[in-house]
Amino acid sequence: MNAQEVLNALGVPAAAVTGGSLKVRSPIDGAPLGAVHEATPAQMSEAVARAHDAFLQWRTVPAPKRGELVRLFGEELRANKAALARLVSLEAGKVSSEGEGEVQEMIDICDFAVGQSRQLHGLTIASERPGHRMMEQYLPLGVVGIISAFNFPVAVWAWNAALALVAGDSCIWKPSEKTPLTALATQALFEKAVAAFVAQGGKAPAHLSQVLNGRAAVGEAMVDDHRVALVSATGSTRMGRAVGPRVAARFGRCLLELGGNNAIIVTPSADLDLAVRGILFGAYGTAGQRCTTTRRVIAHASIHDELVARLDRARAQLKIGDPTVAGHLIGPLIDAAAFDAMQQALADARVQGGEVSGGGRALAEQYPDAWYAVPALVRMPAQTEVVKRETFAPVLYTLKYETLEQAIALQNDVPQGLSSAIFTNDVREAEAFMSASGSDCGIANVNIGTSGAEIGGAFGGEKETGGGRESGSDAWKAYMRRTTNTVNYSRELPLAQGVKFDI
Ligand code: UN1
Repeated sequence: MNAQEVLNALGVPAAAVTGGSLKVRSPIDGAPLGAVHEATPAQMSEAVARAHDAFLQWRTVPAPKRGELVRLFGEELRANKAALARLVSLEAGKVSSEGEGEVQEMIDICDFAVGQSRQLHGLTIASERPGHRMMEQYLPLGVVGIISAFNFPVAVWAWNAALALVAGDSCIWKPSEKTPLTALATQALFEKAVAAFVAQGGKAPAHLSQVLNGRAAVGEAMVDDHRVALVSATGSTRMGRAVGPRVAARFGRCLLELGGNNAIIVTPSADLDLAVRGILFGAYGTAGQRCTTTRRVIAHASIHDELVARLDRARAQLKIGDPTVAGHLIGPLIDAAAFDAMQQALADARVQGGEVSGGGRALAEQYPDAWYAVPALVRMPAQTEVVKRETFAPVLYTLKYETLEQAIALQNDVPQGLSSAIFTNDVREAEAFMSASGSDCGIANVNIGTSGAEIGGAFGGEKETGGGRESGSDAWKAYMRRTTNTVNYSRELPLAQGVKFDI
């Protein structure tokens, strides 16, 4: 099926993807996929007003009923998994199994959110005063603005939207300008779920979730609007630096999921077969375009050369090509700018003493308007400037260490703090890596790579990664406001801390 057929099958009207000013091209071959209409900042403001009205109604619907809507949305995703996954591949260039994995991640978070809708628990707390009771409640927060990136064009929105909807919030989505079609398709499936919910007697206000396509100005209008209670933004650290202070200036809430520069430490006791497989997927899966991509290997001197030689051999065998064709593991980069950034990083690495394998353009004759890259492996003499910056491409830097303390110090000595991993069969090393003096990242894994997290855990990281946590565990709390309630059921009015104020 071509993009038009897939869009039809998913319920996106042709008028929504033709005649607009936002031109969409497939990174697979550069072919035009559509021309989407861009919203204006004024339209964003109107959308926020509608979302706020929707919130005022939705917050009164019991949470388990809100969960029922998300359950129905998960059913739509199940029924349309193949079509939506194909659109992800066509628009974002992901290989088919990763496109399917992305939709599966949406289904998983829907299931999680449905369960959570019956568990939006607060605490009861012992009061120091007689005849008093304390408790806390989690209540709906408001309008949630979601800014998503091209590399997970639909799953990361779903992490946010599924939890926000069960929390009693309404959502506005500003997708990446590189992937508006998957957003429109997801919205169409959501509308189907709303219709099914209403058909079975559910009360869902209009405009519970809206998608507004456009460039930075549309996102900025959302970020600056005081009626948007939470802005959840996924993307580059540069974008986060622009969004964070603007939301803070109006005392809004922000959830930032920004850049990563993720390392895998490989120790002398590691199972090298496992390590090679984990590193290959981490570094080169999704053509190196995940925020969790493995960008650094820090290997013990005793095994470094063997490990790196094996990685380099395996790297050279990875099949590059049309991501919708079975057997291809490396699809295209998203655009020419991504390829240029990769080439710049490799040039800088050479100047900084790196020895580069691979890294050039692939399939240029077959696809003159697309940007396939040969995955690169760069043996670095030290953790220089280029290694510390995030290049969103399949570039893996390798470094040597002598002591675990050194390895952990190298792992932590970058501005980003998203994901990390150690391959070891030594329990002391594994525990040290996960301890307070170990990895400083939000994710620290043992004997698996840095990417491909399940939705059940909280996802996010420290330092320039932005500090937000999305997806599983108690990340739902970010989408609600907590109230503390003290109730006096006595006939006295004792003040806390023994304070007296009697006339
Ligand atoms: C991202 O790249 O922004 O852990 C998210 C992973 C995926 C999510 C990545 N589940 O790699």
